[in-house]
Amino acid sequence: MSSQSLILHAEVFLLLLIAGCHAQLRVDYYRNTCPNVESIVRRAVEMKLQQTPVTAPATLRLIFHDCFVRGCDASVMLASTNHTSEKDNPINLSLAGDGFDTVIKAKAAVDSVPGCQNKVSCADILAMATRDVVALAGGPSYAVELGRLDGRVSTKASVRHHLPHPDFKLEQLNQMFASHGLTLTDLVALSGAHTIGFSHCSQFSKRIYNFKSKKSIDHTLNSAYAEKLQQDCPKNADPRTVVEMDLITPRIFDNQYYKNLQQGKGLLASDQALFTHKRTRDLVNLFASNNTVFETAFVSAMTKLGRIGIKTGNQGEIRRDCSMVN
Ligand code: HEM
Ligand SMILES: *[C@@H]1O[C@H](CO)[C@@H](O)[C@H](O)[C@H]1NC(C)=O
Ligand SMILES: *[C@@H]1O[C@H](CO)[C@@H](O)[C@H](O)[C@H]1NC(C)=O
Ligand SMILES: CC(=O)N[C@H]1CO[C@H](CO)[C@@H](O)[C@@H]1O
Repeated sequence: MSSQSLILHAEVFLLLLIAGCHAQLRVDYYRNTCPNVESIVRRAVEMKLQQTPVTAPATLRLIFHDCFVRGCDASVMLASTNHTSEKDNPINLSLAGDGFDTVIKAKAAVDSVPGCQNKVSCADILAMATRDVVALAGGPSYAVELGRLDGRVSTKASVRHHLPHPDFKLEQLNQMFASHGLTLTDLVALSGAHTIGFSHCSQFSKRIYNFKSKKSIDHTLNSAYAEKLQQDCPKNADPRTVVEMDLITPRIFDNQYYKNLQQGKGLLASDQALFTHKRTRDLVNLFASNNTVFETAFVSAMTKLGRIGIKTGNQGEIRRDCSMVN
Protein backbone atom coordinates (compact mmCIF):
# COMPACT_ATOMS: atom_id res chain seq x y z
CA MET A 1 0.00 0.00 0.00
CA SER A 2 1.32 3.45 -0.86
CA SER A 3 1.79 5.89 1.95
CA GLN A 4 -0.84 8.11 0.40
CA SER A 5 -3.51 5.42 0.43
CA LEU A 6 -2.48 4.54 3.95
CA ILE A 7 -3.18 8.08 5.02
CA LEU A 8 -6.49 8.02 3.16
CA HIS A 9 -7.44 4.78 4.87
CA ALA A 10 -6.53 6.22 8.22
CA GLU A 11 -8.63 9.30 7.56
CA VAL A 12 -11.66 7.31 6.48
CA PHE A 13 -11.25 5.10 9.49
CA LEU A 14 -11.09 8.09 11.81
CA LEU A 15 -14.18 9.61 10.23
CA LEU A 16 -16.07 6.36 10.67
CA LEU A 17 -14.91 6.16 14.25
CA ILE A 18 -16.10 9.66 15.04
CA ALA A 19 -19.39 9.09 13.21
CA GLY A 20 -19.94 5.74 14.91
CA CYS A 21 -19.47 7.15 18.38
CA HIS A 22 -22.53 9.26 18.96
CA ALA A 23 -23.39 10.91 15.68
CA GLN A 24 -26.89 9.48 16.08
CA LEU A 25 -27.56 11.70 19.08
CA ARG A 26 -28.28 15.38 18.51
CA VAL A 27 -29.58 18.15 20.71
CA ASP A 28 -32.10 19.21 18.03
CA TYR A 29 -33.12 15.70 16.99
CA TYR A 30 -36.87 16.46 17.20
CA ARG A 31 -36.64 19.89 15.57
CA ASN A 32 -38.84 18.85 12.67
CA THR A 33 -40.95 16.06 14.21
CA CYS A 34 -41.87 17.57 17.58
CA PRO A 35 -40.29 20.99 17.97
CA ASN A 36 -41.76 21.76 21.39
CA VAL A 37 -40.89 18.46 23.00
CA GLU A 38 -38.56 20.05 25.55
CA SER A 39 -41.17 22.44 26.94
CA ILE A 40 -43.90 19.78 26.91
CA VAL A 41 -41.74 17.41 28.97
CA ARG A 42 -40.62 20.19 31.26
CA ARG A 43 -44.21 21.19 32.03
CA ALA A 44 -45.22 17.59 32.79
CA VAL A 45 -42.19 17.15 35.04
CA GLU A 46 -42.94 20.37 36.91
CA MET A 47 -46.49 19.23 37.58
CA LYS A 48 -45.42 15.79 38.74
CA LEU A 49 -42.72 17.27 40.97
CA GLN A 50 -45.21 19.63 42.60
CA GLN A 51 -47.44 16.69 43.50
CA THR A 52 -44.61 14.38 44.54
CA PRO A 53 -41.20 15.81 45.50
CA VAL A 54 -39.57 12.35 45.55
CA THR A 55 -39.98 12.41 41.77
CA ALA A 56 -36.56 14.06 41.50
CA PRO A 57 -34.39 11.31 43.04
CA ALA A 58 -36.64 8.59 41.64
CA THR A 59 -36.14 9.79 38.06
CA LEU A 60 -32.42 10.42 38.44
CA ARG A 61 -31.83 6.92 39.75
CA LEU A 62 -34.03 5.40 37.06
CA ILE A 63 -31.88 6.65 34.18
CA PHE A 64 -28.76 5.26 35.84
CA HIS A 65 -30.34 1.83 36.14
CA ASP A 66 -31.60 2.04 32.58
CA CYS A 67 -28.31 3.09 30.98
CA PHE A 68 -26.09 0.61 32.84
CA VAL A 69 -28.24 -2.35 31.80
CA ARG A 70 -28.49 -2.82 28.00
CA GLY A 71 -27.90 0.89 27.40
CA CYS A 72 -30.14 3.93 27.57
CA ASP A 73 -33.13 2.33 25.86
CA ALA A 74 -35.86 2.49 28.51
CA SER A 75 -35.58 -1.29 28.88
CA VAL A 76 -35.90 -0.72 32.62
CA MET A 77 -39.47 0.39 32.02
CA LEU A 78 -40.64 -2.75 30.25
CA ALA A 79 -43.01 -4.84 32.30
CA SER A 80 -43.48 -8.57 31.88
CA THR A 81 -46.47 -10.59 32.93
CA ASN A 82 -44.20 -13.37 34.20
CA HIS A 83 -41.95 -11.09 36.32
CA THR A 84 -38.79 -11.65 34.29
CA SER A 85 -37.90 -8.09 33.22
CA GLU A 86 -35.17 -5.79 34.53
CA LYS A 87 -37.35 -4.07 37.06
CA ASP A 88 -38.24 -7.41 38.64
CA ASN A 89 -34.64 -7.87 39.74
CA PRO A 90 -34.28 -7.39 43.51
CA ILE A 91 -32.03 -4.34 42.97
CA ASN A 92 -34.78 -2.70 40.97
CA LEU A 93 -37.51 -3.55 43.39
CA SER A 94 -36.31 -0.52 45.35
CA LEU A 95 -36.74 1.81 42.37
CA ALA A 96 -39.38 4.31 43.36
CA GLY A 97 -42.50 4.13 41.21
CA ASP A 98 -42.51 7.90 40.78
CA GLY A 99 -39.60 7.77 38.32
CA PHE A 100 -41.61 5.48 36.03
CA ASP A 101 -44.69 7.62 36.54
CA THR A 102 -42.82 10.78 35.54
CA VAL A 103 -41.89 9.30 32.17
CA ILE A 104 -45.38 7.88 31.62
CA LYS A 105 -46.95 11.27 32.36
CA ALA A 106 -44.49 13.17 30.18
CA LYS A 107 -45.00 10.67 27.37
CA ALA A 108 -48.78 11.15 27.61
CA ALA A 109 -48.29 14.92 27.44
CA VAL A 110 -46.08 14.60 24.35
CA ASP A 111 -48.48 12.20 22.65
CA SER A 112 -51.42 14.52 23.29
CA VAL A 113 -49.87 17.05 20.91
CA PRO A 114 -51.14 15.90 17.49
CA GLY A 115 -47.92 16.15 15.48
CA CYS A 116 -45.84 14.58 18.25
CA GLN A 117 -47.80 11.39 18.76
CA ASN A 118 -45.51 8.34 18.77
CA LYS A 119 -42.59 10.44 17.58
CA VAL A 120 -40.53 10.67 20.79
CA SER A 121 -38.92 7.65 22.44
CA CYS A 122 -39.39 6.76 26.10
CA ALA A 123 -35.60 6.69 26.45
CA ASP A 124 -35.33 10.31 25.28
CA ILE A 125 -38.20 11.40 27.51
CA LEU A 126 -36.40 9.85 30.47
CA ALA A 127 -33.21 11.73 29.52
CA MET A 128 -35.06 15.07 29.27
CA ALA A 129 -37.06 14.45 32.45
CA THR A 130 -33.84 13.68 34.33
CA ARG A 131 -32.25 16.92 33.18
CA ASP A 132 -35.40 18.75 34.30
CA VAL A 133 -35.60 17.23 37.79
CA VAL A 134 -31.92 17.97 38.39
CA ALA A 135 -32.37 21.61 37.37
CA LEU A 136 -35.61 21.97 39.35
CA ALA A 137 -33.86 20.57 42.44
CA GLY A 138 -31.26 23.33 42.22
CA GLY A 139 -28.69 21.60 40.05
CA PRO A 140 -27.26 22.55 36.67
CA SER A 141 -29.34 22.63 33.51
CA TYR A 142 -27.86 21.33 30.29
CA ALA A 143 -28.65 20.54 26.68
CA VAL A 144 -29.67 16.88 26.40
CA GLU A 145 -28.59 14.88 23.38
CA LEU A 146 -31.54 13.07 21.80
CA GLY A 147 -32.23 10.36 19.24
CA ARG A 148 -32.27 7.15 21.31
CA LEU A 149 -34.64 4.39 20.31
CA ASP A 150 -36.41 2.17 22.82
CA GLY A 151 -35.17 -1.38 23.23
CA ARG A 152 -37.28 -4.49 22.86
CA VAL A 153 -35.50 -6.66 25.41
CA SER A 154 -35.49 -6.53 29.18
CA THR A 155 -34.38 -9.38 31.38
CA LYS A 156 -34.04 -9.73 35.09
CA ALA A 157 -30.82 -11.70 34.66
CA SER A 158 -29.04 -8.88 32.80
CA VAL A 159 -29.25 -6.64 35.85
CA ARG A 160 -27.08 -8.66 38.18
CA HIS A 161 -23.70 -8.03 36.64
CA HIS A 162 -24.34 -4.49 35.49
CA LEU A 163 -25.32 -2.48 38.53
CA PRO A 164 -22.97 -1.59 41.37
CA HIS A 165 -23.62 -2.71 44.92
CA PRO A 166 -23.34 -0.31 47.82
CA ASP A 167 -20.62 -2.44 49.39
CA PHE A 168 -18.43 -2.46 46.26
CA LYS A 169 -14.80 -1.49 46.74
CA LEU A 170 -13.47 1.47 44.78
CA GLU A 171 -11.72 -0.87 42.35
CA GLN A 172 -14.99 -2.68 41.59
CA LEU A 173 -16.86 0.58 41.13
CA ASN A 174 -14.13 1.85 38.84
CA GLN A 175 -14.15 -1.35 36.80
CA MET A 176 -17.89 -1.25 36.29
CA PHE A 177 -17.90 2.41 35.28
CA ALA A 178 -14.86 1.91 33.04
CA SER A 179 -16.67 -0.90 31.23
CA HIS A 180 -19.11 1.78 30.06
CA GLY A 181 -16.35 4.20 29.10
CA LEU A 182 -16.70 6.27 32.25
CA THR A 183 -13.63 7.56 34.09
CA LEU A 184 -12.88 7.88 37.79
CA THR A 185 -13.84 11.55 37.52
CA ASP A 186 -17.18 10.51 36.02
CA LEU A 187 -17.68 8.00 38.85
CA VAL A 188 -17.06 10.62 41.52
CA ALA A 189 -19.20 13.23 39.74
CA LEU A 190 -22.13 10.87 39.10
CA SER A 191 -22.06 9.62 42.68
CA GLY A 192 -22.94 13.22 43.53
CA ALA A 193 -26.48 12.22 42.49
CA HIS A 194 -26.70 10.92 46.06
CA THR A 195 -27.05 14.55 47.13
CA ILE A 196 -30.80 13.94 46.85
CA GLY A 197 -33.01 10.99 47.69
CA PHE A 198 -33.27 8.13 50.11
CA SER A 199 -31.85 4.76 50.94
CA HIS A 200 -33.43 1.82 52.70
CA CYS A 201 -31.73 0.83 55.96
CA SER A 202 -30.73 -2.56 54.55
CA GLN A 203 -28.33 -0.89 52.10
CA PHE A 204 -25.98 0.25 54.86
CA SER A 205 -27.01 -1.67 57.99
CA LYS A 206 -23.77 -3.67 57.84
CA ARG A 207 -21.91 -0.41 58.44
CA ILE A 208 -23.69 0.31 61.72
CA TYR A 209 -24.20 -3.26 62.99
CA ASN A 210 -21.96 -6.28 62.57
CA PHE A 211 -19.32 -4.49 60.54
CA LYS A 212 -16.94 -7.13 59.13
CA SER A 213 -19.05 -9.72 60.96
CA LYS A 214 -18.02 -8.27 64.33
CA LYS A 215 -20.32 -6.26 66.55
CA SER A 216 -18.65 -3.03 65.51
CA ILE A 217 -19.17 0.05 63.39
CA ASP A 218 -17.47 0.93 60.12
CA HIS A 219 -14.57 3.09 61.27
CA THR A 220 -14.82 5.36 58.21
CA LEU A 221 -18.23 6.45 59.51
CA ASN A 222 -18.47 9.59 61.67
CA SER A 223 -19.46 8.29 65.10
CA ALA A 224 -22.22 10.84 65.81
CA TYR A 225 -23.65 10.10 62.37
CA ALA A 226 -23.44 6.37 63.04
CA GLU A 227 -25.42 6.86 66.25
CA LYS A 228 -28.07 8.85 64.41
CA LEU A 229 -28.32 6.11 61.79
CA GLN A 230 -28.71 3.48 64.50
CA GLN A 231 -31.61 5.51 65.88
CA ASP A 232 -33.23 5.95 62.49
CA CYS A 233 -32.62 2.33 61.55
CA PRO A 234 -32.97 0.13 64.62
CA LYS A 235 -32.02 -3.51 64.18
CA ASN A 236 -35.62 -4.61 63.83
CA ALA A 237 -36.63 -1.67 61.62
CA ASP A 238 -39.50 -2.01 59.20
CA PRO A 239 -37.80 -2.99 55.91
CA ARG A 240 -39.54 -0.07 54.23
CA THR A 241 -37.77 2.48 56.46
CA VAL A 242 -35.65 4.96 54.52
CA VAL A 243 -33.17 7.68 55.44
CA GLU A 244 -32.01 10.70 53.48
CA MET A 245 -28.74 10.22 51.63
CA ASP A 246 -27.59 13.80 52.24
CA LEU A 247 -28.41 14.63 55.84
CA ILE A 248 -27.83 18.39 55.44
CA THR A 249 -29.65 19.42 52.22
CA PRO A 250 -31.56 16.26 51.25
CA ARG A 251 -33.77 17.87 48.61
CA ILE A 252 -31.25 20.22 47.02
CA PHE A 253 -29.00 19.18 44.21
CA ASP A 254 -25.71 20.68 45.39
CA ASN A 255 -22.17 19.68 46.37
CA GLN A 256 -23.08 19.05 50.03
CA TYR A 257 -22.65 15.32 49.33
CA TYR A 258 -18.89 15.82 48.98
CA LYS A 259 -18.69 17.96 52.13
CA ASN A 260 -20.45 15.13 53.94
CA LEU A 261 -17.86 12.64 52.70
CA GLN A 262 -15.08 14.84 54.10
CA GLN A 263 -16.72 14.44 57.52
CA GLY A 264 -17.32 10.70 57.35
CA LYS A 265 -20.99 11.27 56.65
CA GLY A 266 -21.37 9.38 53.42
CA LEU A 267 -24.33 7.03 53.82
CA LEU A 268 -23.30 4.07 51.67
CA ALA A 269 -19.95 2.35 51.89
CA SER A 270 -19.54 3.07 48.16
CA ASP A 271 -19.99 6.78 48.88
CA GLN A 272 -17.49 6.96 51.70
CA ALA A 273 -14.97 4.88 49.71
CA LEU A 274 -14.55 7.84 47.36
CA PHE A 275 -13.00 9.82 50.20
CA THR A 276 -11.13 6.95 51.84
CA HIS A 277 -9.09 6.26 48.73
CA LYS A 278 -6.30 8.56 47.77
CA ARG A 279 -7.09 8.09 44.07
CA THR A 280 -10.44 9.85 44.39
CA ARG A 281 -10.04 11.95 47.53
CA ASP A 282 -8.63 14.93 45.61
CA LEU A 283 -11.70 14.93 43.39
CA VAL A 284 -14.02 14.80 46.39
CA ASN A 285 -12.15 17.75 47.90
CA LEU A 286 -12.29 19.66 44.64
CA PHE A 287 -16.04 19.13 44.18
CA ALA A 288 -16.63 19.99 47.86
CA SER A 289 -14.73 23.24 47.46
CA ASN A 290 -16.31 24.47 44.25
CA ASN A 291 -19.90 23.77 43.22
CA THR A 292 -19.29 25.08 39.70
CA VAL A 293 -16.56 22.56 39.12
CA PHE A 294 -18.84 19.79 40.41
CA GLU A 295 -21.72 20.89 38.16
CA THR A 296 -19.50 20.98 35.08
CA ALA A 297 -18.17 17.50 35.82
CA PHE A 298 -21.66 16.18 36.54
CA VAL A 299 -23.06 17.48 33.25
CA SER A 300 -20.17 16.02 31.31
CA ALA A 301 -20.57 12.65 33.04
CA MET A 302 -24.37 12.62 32.57
CA THR A 303 -23.88 13.29 28.87
CA LYS A 304 -21.51 10.33 28.65
CA LEU A 305 -23.92 8.19 30.66
CA GLY A 306 -26.66 9.13 28.20
CA ARG A 307 -24.63 7.78 25.27
CA ILE A 308 -24.25 4.24 26.62
CA GLY A 309 -25.57 1.50 24.35
CA ILE A 310 -27.68 3.74 22.11
CA LYS A 311 -30.02 1.87 19.77
CA THR A 312 -30.69 3.15 16.29
CA GLY A 313 -32.28 1.84 13.10
CA ASN A 314 -33.80 -1.59 13.44
CA GLN A 315 -32.21 -2.16 16.87
CA GLY A 316 -35.10 -0.32 18.44
CA GLU A 317 -38.41 1.44 18.08
CA ILE A 318 -40.43 4.33 19.44
CA ARG A 319 -42.61 2.60 21.98
CA ARG A 320 -46.25 3.61 22.06
CA ASP A 321 -46.56 2.51 25.69
CA CYS A 322 -43.34 2.81 27.68
CA SER A 323 -44.07 -0.38 29.62
CA MET A 324 -44.61 -2.59 26.53
CA VAL A 325 -42.87 -3.30 23.26
CA ASN A 326 -45.02 -2.30 20.29
C1 HEM B 1 -21.46 4.46 42.29
C2 HEM B 1 -22.23 3.43 42.43
C3 HEM B 1 -23.63 3.50 42.98
C4 HEM B 1 -24.13 2.70 43.95
C5 HEM B 1 -23.41 1.55 44.63
C6 HEM B 1 -25.47 3.15 44.21
C7 HEM B 1 -26.32 2.56 45.12
C8 HEM B 1 -27.51 3.10 45.54
C9 HEM B 1 -28.32 2.57 46.60
C10 HEM B 1 -28.03 1.30 47.38
C11 HEM B 1 -29.36 3.41 46.77
C12 HEM B 1 -30.50 3.27 47.77
C13 HEM B 1 -31.62 2.50 47.15
C14 HEM B 1 -32.73 2.21 48.12
O1 HEM B 1 -32.47 1.63 49.17
O2 HEM B 1 -33.87 2.54 47.81
C15 HEM B 1 -29.22 4.47 45.80
C16 HEM B 1 -30.10 5.51 45.66
C17 HEM B 1 -29.98 6.47 44.68
N1 HEM B 1 -29.06 6.49 43.67
FE1 HEM B 1 -27.39 5.39 43.56
N2 HEM B 1 -25.76 4.21 43.41
C18 HEM B 1 -24.66 4.46 42.64
C19 HEM B 1 -24.56 5.42 41.66
C20 HEM B 1 -25.59 6.25 41.28
C21 HEM B 1 -25.60 7.08 40.10
C22 HEM B 1 -24.49 7.10 39.05
C23 HEM B 1 -26.77 7.75 40.09
C24 HEM B 1 -27.31 8.72 39.09
C25 HEM B 1 -26.58 9.42 38.26
C26 HEM B 1 -27.47 7.38 41.30
C27 HEM B 1 -28.66 7.92 41.73
C28 HEM B 1 -29.31 7.58 42.89
C29 HEM B 1 -30.42 8.33 43.44
C30 HEM B 1 -30.98 9.64 42.93
C31 HEM B 1 -30.85 7.62 44.56
C32 HEM B 1 -32.04 7.96 45.47
C33 HEM B 1 -33.25 7.23 44.94
C34 HEM B 1 -34.55 7.59 45.62
O3 HEM B 1 -34.60 8.36 46.57
O4 HEM B 1 -35.60 7.09 45.13
N3 HEM B 1 -26.74 6.46 41.97
N4 HEM B 1 -28.09 4.26 45.07
C1 LIG C 1 -41.60 -14.27 30.02
O1 LIG C 1 -42.33 -13.53 29.07
C2 LIG C 1 -41.57 -13.02 27.99
C3 LIG C 1 -42.50 -12.20 27.12
O2 LIG C 1 -43.18 -11.26 27.89
C4 LIG C 1 -40.93 -14.18 27.23
O3 LIG C 1 -40.11 -13.65 26.20
C5 LIG C 1 -40.08 -15.00 28.17
O4 LIG C 1 -39.58 -16.13 27.50
C6 LIG C 1 -40.91 -15.45 29.38
N1 LIG C 1 -40.01 -16.10 30.34
C7 LIG C 1 -40.35 -17.18 31.01
C8 LIG C 1 -39.32 -17.73 31.95
O5 LIG C 1 -41.43 -17.72 30.87
C1 LIG D 1 -14.65 27.63 40.91
O1 LIG D 1 -14.22 27.13 39.67
C2 LIG D 1 -14.52 28.00 38.61
C3 LIG D 1 -14.24 27.23 37.32
O2 LIG D 1 -13.00 26.64 37.34
C4 LIG D 1 -13.75 29.27 38.75
O3 LIG D 1 -14.02 30.15 37.68
C5 LIG D 1 -14.14 29.92 40.07
O4 LIG D 1 -13.35 31.05 40.30
C6 LIG D 1 -13.97 28.95 41.22
N1 LIG D 1 -14.56 29.51 42.41
C7 LIG D 1 -13.92 29.52 43.58
C8 LIG D 1 -14.66 30.12 44.72
O5 LIG D 1 -12.80 29.08 43.71
C1 LIG E 1 -41.51 -3.38 44.84
C2 LIG E 1 -41.69 -2.77 43.48
O1 LIG E 1 -42.42 -3.28 42.65
N1 LIG E 1 -40.96 -1.69 43.26
C3 LIG E 1 -41.02 -0.92 42.05
C4 LIG E 1 -40.58 -1.71 40.85
O2 LIG E 1 -40.83 -1.03 39.65
C5 LIG E 1 -42.16 -0.60 39.50
C6 LIG E 1 -42.27 0.06 38.16
O3 LIG E 1 -43.53 -0.08 37.63
C7 LIG E 1 -42.56 0.36 40.60
O4 LIG E 1 -43.88 0.79 40.43
C8 LIG E 1 -42.40 -0.31 41.92
O5 LIG E 1 -42.65 0.60 42.96
